[in-house]
Amino acid sequence: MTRAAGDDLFRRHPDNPIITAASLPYRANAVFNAGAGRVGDDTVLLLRVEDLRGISHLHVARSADGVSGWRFDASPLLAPEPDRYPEEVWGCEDPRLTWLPEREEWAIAYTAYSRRGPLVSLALSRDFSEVRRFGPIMPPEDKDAALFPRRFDGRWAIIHRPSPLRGGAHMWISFSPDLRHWGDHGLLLEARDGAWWDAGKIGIGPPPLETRDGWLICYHGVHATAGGPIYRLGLALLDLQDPQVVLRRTDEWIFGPAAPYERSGDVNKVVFPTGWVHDPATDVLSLYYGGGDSVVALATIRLQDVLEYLTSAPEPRHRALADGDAW
Ligand code: BMA
Repeated sequence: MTRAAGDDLFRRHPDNPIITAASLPYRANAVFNAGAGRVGDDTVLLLRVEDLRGISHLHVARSADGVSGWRFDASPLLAPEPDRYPEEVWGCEDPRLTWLPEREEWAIAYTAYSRRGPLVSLALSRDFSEVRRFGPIMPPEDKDAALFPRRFDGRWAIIHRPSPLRGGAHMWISFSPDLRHWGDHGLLLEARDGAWWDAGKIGIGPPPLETRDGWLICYHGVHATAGGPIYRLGLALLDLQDPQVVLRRTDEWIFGPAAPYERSGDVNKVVFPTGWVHDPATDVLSLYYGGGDSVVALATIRLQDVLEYLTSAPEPRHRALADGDAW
């Protein structure tokens, strides 16, 4: 054991939860699982807001310090329009924001909740004052998707989480020449088995973050118990040139539900990050996460400390499986 509890790496902000349903300019049931990015002088959060029917939409909030003074748009950026986009009939959920320098725009990978189950949809935006839907890119059931910011050998890459009828739900990586047509699917990170904290079901949190040591990945793992699931977080590092290569993966979870707003909510014992922002000037990494599927919370750490911790983690050094072993 290298750490006492494994979940003391990130520090919870004393003002948590930083956004609740009461902060919004209209009535809603819950606000959680926000995408995050830095736009101009502001941190932008694309909030998942669950309305009083139980259907979610995505709403923009901006703040200069990323903690307080949130300014909410008057209306949602992306609300389900089932007449035009039937795949969104039961909502738009859990956005992950990736700035694509080549296209000079943000990609929003979100879960569209269709009659056939959740699927991965893409939308594009220059600065979150407008949005253009790109449409579904993975059939149901598939969710927890985040794009890499740049191409590898001419192809975009995305991490996503299909839910097969048999076996665990694992993280896959797929490639595309044009963001539309995806293939060369490889099994990237497997959910573990048995009593592990990340047994059975895992999924990416915020989009991969490029660091000097590799692509930093934060993922959630689900532990099924008689008292319901527990959502906790782990870290992994992927090779910079070839993101199919897993360099490191933590054994222990590094963050789990401990605070009251994480232990109890609409869904108890959930921490679910979907966004992070790294400030190169201070090296602070701000992780935005949903607490108990009810509120938005913030935890911080120095990126240097994450990388030091990860480089002491086990070295699986395996490549995504795209052959017989993956299937
Ligand atoms: C996942 C997603 C998330 C949610 C989490 C915990 O499957 O649906 O939106 O936060 O479960 O309930």
